[in-house]
Amino acid sequence: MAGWLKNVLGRITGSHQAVDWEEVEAALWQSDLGAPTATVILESLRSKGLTLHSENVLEAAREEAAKYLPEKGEDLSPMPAGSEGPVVILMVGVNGTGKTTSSAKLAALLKSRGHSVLLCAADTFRAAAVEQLKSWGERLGIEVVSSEYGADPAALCHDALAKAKRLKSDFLICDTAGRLHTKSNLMQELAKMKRSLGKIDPTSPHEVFLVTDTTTGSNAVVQAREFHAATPLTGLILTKLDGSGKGGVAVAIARETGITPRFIGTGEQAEDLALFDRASFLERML
Ligand SMILES: Nc1nc2c(ncn2[C@@H]2O[C@H](COP(=O)(O)OP(=O)(O)OP(=O)(O)O)[C@@H](O)[C@H]2O)c(=O)[nH]1
Ligand SMILES: [Mg+2]
Repeated sequence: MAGWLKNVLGRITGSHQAVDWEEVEAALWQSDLGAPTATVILESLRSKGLTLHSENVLEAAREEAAKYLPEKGEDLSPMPAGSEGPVVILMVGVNGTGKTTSSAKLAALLKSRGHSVLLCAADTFRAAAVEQLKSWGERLGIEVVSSEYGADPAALCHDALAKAKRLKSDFLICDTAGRLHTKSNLMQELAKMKRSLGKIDPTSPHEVFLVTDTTTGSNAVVQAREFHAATPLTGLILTKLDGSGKGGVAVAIARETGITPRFIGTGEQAEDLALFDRASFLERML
């Protein structure tokens, strides 16, 4: 048996034992769902109390959480024939969540499907960040558009999109600097990047992914709200699901903001990225 709740249930003897609600509550807390979402799920389970037994409460808890999540993450696809590309993806999030690594992973995935991809090192805030993306680019054989340290990231995104159009790239992935959602000047910088891309293609960016570290706490709901306000998000990339995090934060974000997972990151290598899959995600979460 894997998962905390399963372990708890495993300790309860007899197949028709009544549910130990304290233990269920503790399991929901351990899943990183955060208080509001854990409470909603718990209340819903309690309302079914008469029909629940220790052996089906786990399934019932998963079913409650599943209501907020898509069965599969929506995949990326190139522009339909007749529309001009590239599909522009903006990667945003707080510091250290895995934006640069996920940018490289996505680029690798798209390249493996035969698409042409351009990467843009729009984290000009940290000198090492440009080098980090360039080194991924070299390993993957994908061109990286960059500028000098301290350059305006909005201008760089603009130039990268112009270049991607010239090259007729299918995708442009812009890696941005980590920023705290509480710093309004940095959040405005994101909105400026969006406007500056929009000057070339008013429909861009087509995707804005909030890269969310599943090993950090439920503060991610507040982050999601603030990032969504600055540049409307089109999905989540849940990183470090190979670590200790249970990922419940994704359920909380989905329930409270409607923004749902698209991809998951399960390691530090280029191939450690997969489309979100609800069943396996929930199996791991609870
Ligand atoms: N185990 C694991 N590590 C990851 C994953 N994604 C990223 N990392 C690691 O997390 C660390 C931070 O990743 P970055 O991609 O540099 O994060 P970032 O969001 O670009 O960081 P800043 O640009 O500083 O905000 C690196 O050591 C990555 O190798 C993942 O899915 N699993
Ligand atoms: Mg980075």
